[in-house]
Amino acid sequence: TRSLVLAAAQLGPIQKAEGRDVAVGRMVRLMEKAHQRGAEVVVFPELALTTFFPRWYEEDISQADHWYETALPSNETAPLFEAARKYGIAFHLGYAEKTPDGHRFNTAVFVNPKGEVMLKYRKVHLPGHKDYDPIRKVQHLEKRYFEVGDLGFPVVRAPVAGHEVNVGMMICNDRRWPESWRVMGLQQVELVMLGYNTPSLNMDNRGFEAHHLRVFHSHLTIQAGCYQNACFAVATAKAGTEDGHELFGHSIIVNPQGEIMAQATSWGDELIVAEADLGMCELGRTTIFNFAKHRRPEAYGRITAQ
Ligand code: CDT
Repeated sequence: TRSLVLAAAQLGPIQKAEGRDVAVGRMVRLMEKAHQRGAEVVVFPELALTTFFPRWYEEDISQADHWYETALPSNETAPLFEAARKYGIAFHLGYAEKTPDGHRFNTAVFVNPKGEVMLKYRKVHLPGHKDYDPIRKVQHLEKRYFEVGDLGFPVVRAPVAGHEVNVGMMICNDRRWPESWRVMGLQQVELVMLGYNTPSLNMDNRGFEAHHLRVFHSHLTIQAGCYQNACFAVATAKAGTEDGHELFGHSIIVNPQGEIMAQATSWGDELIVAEADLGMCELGRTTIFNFAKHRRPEAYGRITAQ
């Protein structure tokens, strides 16, 4: 069997005043725990190195530069790469990327134990708004701080823990869009890694989205995405209260039947682990979701029309 031990390394809150050293120290401890529990892949959240800074407005974007990484590894992130090497663990890391020519993306990388980047993804579905919104109590300025990702939804066949695995990534809001999943499903993705920072309160709910539906919607989309595309997912939250603003946590690992195999129960740093038999992806893809046999793209034209 092609078996892989997966871990979601949920992070508790990172306060605005806390530096990367604090986050990285906590992440290294989670890697240590992952090693003790036999994990071969560890998935950290979206924007894992800092607080969820798009809630804070900066008039002049250059004043926000300190939230972005210009190189990986850097002095501050090197301990993560060292831990991966020491324990033989591949990891997924979400971070804010500023490129040498000044482009800004909400990015994730999948790194092998040698420290080589096997896959990079830049977030496509950026929620929120670009300008300061005086009506909102909390800002969600992803459209200010990031450009729309320019890499599509790539899937690569990567060597992971002795197996060749089709891996792909999405970031946070992407999980709510069936297109993100299907574009990867069409590339026979077996493992989707995703990180998220999702506020417990939706500032735009207009009285129609009850508080208790927030976690339901997150799980609903991830479980449906896995089932409909016959893949596993590791979905890792940043959780808890950052400077008074609550993120709901509830990280999960899901199998191709859409079942939750493991779920975080705290709002802090927490490692959850599940063993994935990648052979399980075969059932869906050879029967009900055999795309070659049953998909009808000729009826789907509207999906890609502008
Ligand atoms: N980080 C992120 O994408 N969060 C969004 C919240 C959207 S509220 C403007 C999410 O979809 O979870």
